[in-house]
Amino acid sequence: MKKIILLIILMCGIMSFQSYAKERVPLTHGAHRIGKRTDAEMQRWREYGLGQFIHWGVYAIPGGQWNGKTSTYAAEWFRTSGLITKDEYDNLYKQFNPTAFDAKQWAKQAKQMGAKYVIFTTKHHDGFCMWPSKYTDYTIANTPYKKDIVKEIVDAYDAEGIDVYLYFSIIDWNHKGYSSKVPETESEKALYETFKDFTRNQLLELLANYPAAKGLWFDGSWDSAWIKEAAWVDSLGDELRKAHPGLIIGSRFRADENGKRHVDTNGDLIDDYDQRFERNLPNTLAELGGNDWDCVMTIPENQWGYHRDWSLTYIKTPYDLIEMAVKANSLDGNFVINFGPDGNGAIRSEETRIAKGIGDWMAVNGAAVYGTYHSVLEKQDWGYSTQKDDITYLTVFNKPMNNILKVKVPKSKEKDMIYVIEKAKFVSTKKAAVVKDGGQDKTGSIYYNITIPAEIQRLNEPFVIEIKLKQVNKGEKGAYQQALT
Ligand code: FHN
Repeated sequence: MKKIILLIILMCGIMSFQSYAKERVPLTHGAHRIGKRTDAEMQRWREYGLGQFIHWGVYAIPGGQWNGKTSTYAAEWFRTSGLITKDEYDNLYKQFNPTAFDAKQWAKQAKQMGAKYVIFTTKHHDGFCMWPSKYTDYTIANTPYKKDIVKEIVDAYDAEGIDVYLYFSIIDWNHKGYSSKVPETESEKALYETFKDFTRNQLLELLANYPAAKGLWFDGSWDSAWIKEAAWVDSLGDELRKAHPGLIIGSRFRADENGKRHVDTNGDLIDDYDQRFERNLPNTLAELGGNDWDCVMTIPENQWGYHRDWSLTYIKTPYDLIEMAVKANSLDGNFVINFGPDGNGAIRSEETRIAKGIGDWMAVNGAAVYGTYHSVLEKQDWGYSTQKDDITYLTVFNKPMNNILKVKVPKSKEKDMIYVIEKAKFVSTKKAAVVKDGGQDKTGSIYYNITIPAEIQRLNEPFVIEIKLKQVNKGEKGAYQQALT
């Protein structure tokens, strides 16, 4: 009898595996790995927690305004604003001479903010190269400034221990072979081949010039022409990885052969981490499919490059951004805050103030962000929880009016065992917290009440409590009597 049951189970297993295998579409250019990368470079990426993005190029000169008119659209797209002619825009580089630019100062500020990595725009959609590329004249070498800005950035940030990622736009409005649409005629096709060669050359050039860079951050890869080149782009990816072992590339680089981007036809993540979270955050782990991911965020609503007028939209506060950073890390992601320096190379005072606010908080409470991941606790109204090894960090954004923080601990998966809070302390004061039983609800979930002392309650900022959970036998805690209703 036992044998028959075993046989039935085995057959069911084989059948369900077959139907699973049947549903998967065979792909040559889909995901080349299922699940996360496990090497040291990617582990380092995973632990960054907080990063800085910098959008800087010739668009910083007009800063969203031209001849007394203001564009409300993203300043780095100013060439398409209709307020400037293409010719005027394409000649702006002749005045690019950012005398206030001080890469070391930028890197110091990023370090103070707590950034562990920076993503720098080597070339945005306008095609202007911030490094002296030998494949075009439209570069920093032909400006009055002349010096290699990418090198200055890489050296300065590297010296501060901040890892550098090179942003590279596939869209290039300056290259004559660039096309958003799939080329049709023979001459269009030939021209597009020159663009592909150019793009490949520039990418290999960047990796050769800046070996300290840890990865390429691709953008502008949504054009149908680029999507159609799935096979070629895939082989270019191999070439880049070979040229630069350990290279990290996100999901914006290439599509699969069916034109699926970010995740392939089978739903598997393409390349090393999910790059879909731009100016928005996921809400649950379930949405993330177990993948690594980053979220890149602007300080105003949608300005990446320098815009002179920041009165146009809400400007996020340091605590808005800290909350997003903690939330991202509680869902296993990295959070990256964008800066848009002006045409002279100065970081605007508002950004400096915000960076300082974030940095001051991170200096005290960064343990809740760096190297952390989602915790065993479920999401609770007071804020977000993160975890590193056996320490859980509770970052409180909504202070309870009664000074008592109610924390729901998870249910143990082991029979007759429950979770208790063994130790708790406030990260900013390093003082132990008073923890009392907070009862149990009808589902059997157990709560603890943590008293918030006056010195923490009066702080005008989020605070972190570090707790250690322990599993004990139910009997050790004492019985909780449910009301009879
Ligand atoms: O069009 C760009 C935009 O200007 C900016 O660079 C952002 C940054 O992620 N990426 C593109 C929009 O997705």
